Amino acid sequence: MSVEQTLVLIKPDGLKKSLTGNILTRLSETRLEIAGARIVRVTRELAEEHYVALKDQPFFQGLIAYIMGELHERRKVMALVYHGEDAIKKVREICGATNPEEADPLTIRGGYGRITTSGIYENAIHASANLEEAEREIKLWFYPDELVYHIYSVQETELKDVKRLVWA
Ligand code: IDP
Ligand code: MG
Repeated sequence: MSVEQTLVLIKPDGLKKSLTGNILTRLSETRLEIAGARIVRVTRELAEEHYVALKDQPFFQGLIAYIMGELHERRKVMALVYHGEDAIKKVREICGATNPEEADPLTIRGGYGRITTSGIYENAIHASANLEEAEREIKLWFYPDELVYHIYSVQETELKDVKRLVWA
C-alpha cells in the first residue's frame, strides 16, 4: 500500500439531486483526506479531454453533454482530490459499479444512479480507476497550488502575459 491521490467528480445529476452532502459523508467512511476541492464549470474542451479514452464509444456525445451539465440545467461539477493510503481503490469501492443497475445498492452509484431512457448511465460520481488515470486526471482538473499535499513533482515557473480575472 502506498499514499495515492484520486480524482472525484460529483457529476451534475448529483448536484441537481442535492446529493453533495450525502456523497461527501459516504466518502468520509474511507478516512481519506481531501487535498483539494473546487466547483468547476466544465467546458467542452475539458469534458472531451477528461473522457478522451471513450471518444469512440457510441455514448460519447451523450456523456459529454451529461458531464457538461446540459442534461440537468446544472452546468457545474464538484471536483475533489482524495489523498491517503490506497485512495484509488477505497474510493472506487464505495462508488460501486459503472452501471447503476449492477452496482451494489449500498454503494453511491447503487443508491443514487439511474439509467436514462437515452441510455446514459447517470451515476452521480466519477472516480479515477487506476494510478495512471488518477495522475492524468488530477493534473487536468487542478493546478498544484490548489492542492494542499503534492505527490507529483512540481516546479516553479514565471508566466509572462498571463491574463486572469481579478476583483474590480
Ligand atoms: P467509470 O466511470 O466507472 O470509470 P467508464 O467506463 O470510464 O466508467 O465510463 C465513464 C462514464 O461513462 C460512466 O461513469 C458512465 O457515466 C458513462 N458510461 C460508461 N459506459 C456506459 C455505457 O455503456 N452506456 C452509457 N453510459 C456509459
Ligand atoms: Mg473511468
